[in-house]
Amino acid sequence: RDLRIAVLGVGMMGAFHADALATRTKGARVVVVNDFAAEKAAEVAARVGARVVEDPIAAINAPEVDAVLIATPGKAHAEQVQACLAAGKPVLCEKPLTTDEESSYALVQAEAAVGRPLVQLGFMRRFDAEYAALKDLITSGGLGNPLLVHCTHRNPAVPDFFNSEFMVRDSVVHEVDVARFLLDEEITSVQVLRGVATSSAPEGTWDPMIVVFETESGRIVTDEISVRTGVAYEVRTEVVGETGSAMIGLDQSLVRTSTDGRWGGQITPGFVERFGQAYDTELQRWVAAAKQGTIDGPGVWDGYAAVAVCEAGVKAVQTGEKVAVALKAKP
Ligand code: ISE
Repeated sequence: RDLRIAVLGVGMMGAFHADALATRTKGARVVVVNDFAAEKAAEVAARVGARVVEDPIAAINAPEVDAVLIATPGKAHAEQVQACLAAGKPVLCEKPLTTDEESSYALVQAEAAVGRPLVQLGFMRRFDAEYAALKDLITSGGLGNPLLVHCTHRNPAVPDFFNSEFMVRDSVVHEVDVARFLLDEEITSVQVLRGVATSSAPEGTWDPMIVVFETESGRIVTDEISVRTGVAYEVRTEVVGETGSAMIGLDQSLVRTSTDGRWGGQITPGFVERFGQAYDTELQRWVAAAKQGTIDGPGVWDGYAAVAVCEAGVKAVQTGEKVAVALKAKP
């Protein structure tokens, strides 16, 4: 039988997921749609053949709902994820898990009390074929001991409210998860180098920045975050090991063309194009797991760790200092 899903929040990401679940994902059906904007909810519900439930908690608890996808603003997540745990329903929650460390850790504890993994985080890069191959290469020992990770994360354009703190919470959070995923250890400190800003950045916003992470074993991870390049969506990661190095994201979706005596190609314009396959794989695997009452991917601890590192990152942006990350005990 199909997994019957409630989608909470149908802004850009939620609507994208609702459409993917309704059209491309096997064994899934969107039965309930919720959004604080009634018109938007009605529009998406009509498109995917679901009913609208106006209250998010009622949507989670609706008797016909087996599992929940949360794509509401971060501030709403704590209460909504808690309600999923209380109802014993598997949930796929878009980042961030919550907007502060305390409430994220409360969810870690709440899930531990339930006794089985129910909360999956939407860190879709883990499902990207290139990232998965890079992870396999490291795990199989193909690079020897990994020493360094260099990340590049560039967006073509963002709205003016996207300041340096926002860049950490919304963009760098992906490299936080990538580093933890690839190296299989926690991040222990964050430092942010704030150089010359592009003239397209608003006053007081450092764009680009270089973020430097240290891990438990002392490895170093660097991340260039630039969100106003005016070029395209470019995400690259290089791992330097003792016996070799490997890079992903170089030619993603690049069709090389030769015309008029010149060669060239196109780069993915945004994250939906760059990570389309990753989102599809993520949803398909989550649906299969949720049918068994569990998850298949980054979990509530990964969500908590990412929030904790990003909070340290925000302090690092504001002070220019190296800021330590202290995680609470893992249940
Ligand atoms: C956005 O929220 C994402 O998740 C994208 O992957 C990232 O590239 C972008 O910077 C974020 O704002």
